[in-house]
Amino acid sequence: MSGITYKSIKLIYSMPIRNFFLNGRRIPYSGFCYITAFPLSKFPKMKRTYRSTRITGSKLSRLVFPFFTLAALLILSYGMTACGPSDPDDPHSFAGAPTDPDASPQTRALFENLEQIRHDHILFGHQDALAYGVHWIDEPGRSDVLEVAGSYPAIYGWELGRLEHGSERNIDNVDFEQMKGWIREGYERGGVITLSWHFDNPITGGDSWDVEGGHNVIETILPGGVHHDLFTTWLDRFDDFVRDLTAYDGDGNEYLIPVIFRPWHEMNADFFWWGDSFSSREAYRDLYRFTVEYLRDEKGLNNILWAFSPNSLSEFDYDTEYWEWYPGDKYVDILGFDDYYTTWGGYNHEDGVAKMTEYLVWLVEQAEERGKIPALTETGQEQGLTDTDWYTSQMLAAIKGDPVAERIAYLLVWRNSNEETDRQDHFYTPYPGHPAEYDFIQFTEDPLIILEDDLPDMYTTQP
Ligand code: BMA
Repeated sequence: MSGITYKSIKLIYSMPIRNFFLNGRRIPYSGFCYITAFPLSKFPKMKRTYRSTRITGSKLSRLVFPFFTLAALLILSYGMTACGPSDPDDPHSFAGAPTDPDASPQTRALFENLEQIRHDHILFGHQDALAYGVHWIDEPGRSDVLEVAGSYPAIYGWELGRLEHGSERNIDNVDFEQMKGWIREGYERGGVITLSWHFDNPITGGDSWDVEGGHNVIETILPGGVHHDLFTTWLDRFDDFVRDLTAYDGDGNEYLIPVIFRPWHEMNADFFWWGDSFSSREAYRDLYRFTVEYLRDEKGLNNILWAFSPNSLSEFDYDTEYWEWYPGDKYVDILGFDDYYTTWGGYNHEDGVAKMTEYLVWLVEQAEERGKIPALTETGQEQGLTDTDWYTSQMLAAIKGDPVAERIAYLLVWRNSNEETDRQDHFYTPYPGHPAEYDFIQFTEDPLIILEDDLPDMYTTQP
């Protein structure tokens, strides 16, 4: 069994095998490939990993154990040729590992650890957590999550809107140099970083929500488009920004902090200029792919996990349409969606919590089929947490509605806008004194949910 650990083999007992993971890399199947009667009782750790898979043993399986074990090992040692080798030209053939074959060791470890931890826990994230809260701005060490729940969040979301112009401050008035400091700080404590970007409209100069600039804005920034050169300067600024996010390993070598980058989000809606009504889905896919190829392949940024996140699955026929925007498995590491309304009465569902469970189950199943990491990339209760038990009776209830839904790797709630200088009632975690405080503590104390204090080392590959 050398080189093969319990983590590196995924198998479903007496079922057709769809995905093998061999040393972190998915070996996709073609046709039907069986390993039957594998006695999982001999591999207790494997059993733990598959706690939600129905596994039963039989007398027969014990009798035929040596034969089938040998067969299984033979298949593995032949590099899964019996199941069909991975094809580099097939956009659906790379999975179970970061899409970037040259991902840095820390980035690869982040992918693997998210993949592993999601079987037991969900990381809780908060946007702009260290920059400001409802009642404070830029005060070192502060975070509304910390002050209510006793730990910083496990995931830190940061927004790059206005970076495209070389501005000093982002769309929400956060200083970019300070943001870099907060990113390094969160990372040093063991947290996970994710970046979003509300790009301004390249035609009108208006913001992301400026859809007046006409249709086909995406086409203007693709190669050959009139604003393509402008667009590459935006991506160059991203490259500069990310290259400043460095840390040092034990030997004193400087390396880039891994980040989950989630560009071009909520594209199925109509409120951003890259949204559904304004360009073709094909153009959208090209845009996402170009963004990856430019930053990963041309600029050589090997510290990025790529996240894909349409808006609420309540808004479209997701089972088919989700994939119409999807750029392909070669471009996406984290499969997600954003959802602010489904749980608490939006979209006229009879039971919004049950709907959310259904969506999370779908997401997890899709991600597992492709060897991707499922995540609820943005969520929260709008209008200032008016449902004071939203965290437990809606969000957690939806997650716990099905053991499959529990296998999302993380969820991130949006920012706690400062009530004096920014928007009012635009916050997604309680602050000290808010009536949802107790409920939020209950939520974060659930063994499923983890904050930064409970994170394992996310940046070292586990043996
Ligand atoms: C939106 C709102 C805006 C903000 C933007 C980028 O959802 O929070 O106020 O400017 O995200 O952070």
